Amino acid sequence: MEYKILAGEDREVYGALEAEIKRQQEGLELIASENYVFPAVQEALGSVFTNKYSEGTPGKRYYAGNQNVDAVENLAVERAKKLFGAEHVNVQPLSGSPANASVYFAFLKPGDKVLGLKLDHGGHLSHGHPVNFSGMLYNFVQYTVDKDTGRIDMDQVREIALREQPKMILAGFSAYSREMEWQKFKDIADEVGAITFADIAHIAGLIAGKQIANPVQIFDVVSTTTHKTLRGPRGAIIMCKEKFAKEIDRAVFPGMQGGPHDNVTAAKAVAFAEALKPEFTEYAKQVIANAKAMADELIGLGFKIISGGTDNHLMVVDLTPQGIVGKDAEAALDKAGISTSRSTIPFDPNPPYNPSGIRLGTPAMTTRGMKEEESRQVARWIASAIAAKDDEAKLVSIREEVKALCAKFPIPSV
Ligand code: DSN
Repeated sequence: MEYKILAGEDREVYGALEAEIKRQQEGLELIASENYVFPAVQEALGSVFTNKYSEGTPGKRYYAGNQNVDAVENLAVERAKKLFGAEHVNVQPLSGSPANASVYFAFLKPGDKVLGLKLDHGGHLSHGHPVNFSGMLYNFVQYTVDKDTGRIDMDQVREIALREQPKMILAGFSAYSREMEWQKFKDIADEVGAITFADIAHIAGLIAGKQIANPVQIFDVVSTTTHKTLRGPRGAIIMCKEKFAKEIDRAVFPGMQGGPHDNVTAAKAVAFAEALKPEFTEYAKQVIANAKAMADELIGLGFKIISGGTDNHLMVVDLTPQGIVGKDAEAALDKAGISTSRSTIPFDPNPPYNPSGIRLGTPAMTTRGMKEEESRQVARWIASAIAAKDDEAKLVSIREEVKALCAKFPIPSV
């Protein structure tokens, strides 16, 4: 993309943008929730759709002049339905947490009981953490992974559900590397008469690419962000059974939000069309192959991966054997040009700001075209950088190697 006007009019913002372009081009992005959007998504985001207000739904707006917005919103809805096999889709949620808030708002009253995965076991803040609106407004009871296997313990989920009789069971994560047992969640929910809610924010692209089981036909309601493995704009959608369509739409607007961001809606439509192409299936397959190769190499280098490996795009590494906390590993890797995020590990003895692990993900490097060989090389750089955490010269030399590799795999949208 060209930024000629911005470069001429605002040197300060343009300066930061130039530096960010360089950072993204020259560094390896291993933050599991980040990716590079399709170039057409970036163009749609910068389009004049950003000038419009369009409260309401297609054909039923509270402002004039929405014929073109209606067209793109209808496209986004129809494409999302096809991509995920959904009966009803609302494409207006501004991001993951507002989408989840709308789902709670549609089905629950304050104080109602919900089951969700605990944050330090891979859950998300909006899945009932006490510092988040979800934990403040609703009565979340949290399930965990098993201490030995690192996998969600479905017997424990059932036991808690039978005991607590929740109104909703939420299945979803931001740091869990194994397949979700959607049908088992549904069976447990049916035993206690609970609504089933899946948050597939992290794995939506892998589901769209048909590499991971899809809960949309099984669950009552499913939310996802559109910007992670899916490579769309920052934003979210909610999918549900037709019988819940009215409640969901009303919860999004006027319940939670005002005007949708129509440039983002246009970009969502573009991303869904891209994800319907056969190349996207190849990408999704490669994301997982890369994650498996990286995990395998790391294990060979003495690293401990929670649950012993990965079925998806991410892994959580317990750094206790390396004698380093996540924050320090994140800092050393950043100096080596490798961007990661510190992560809690299950039963973490350390606090969330200074946890015991890091989370790694392969979506962004896969979008650049990197494959298993590069994934293994990256794992070796991670091991070297962590071992050399106080050796500035070594970290700089790894950074140069990283930069040379990145130059061979340019990012698709700048
Ligand atoms: N911040 C996202 C992640 O990194 O997983 C979740 O919202």
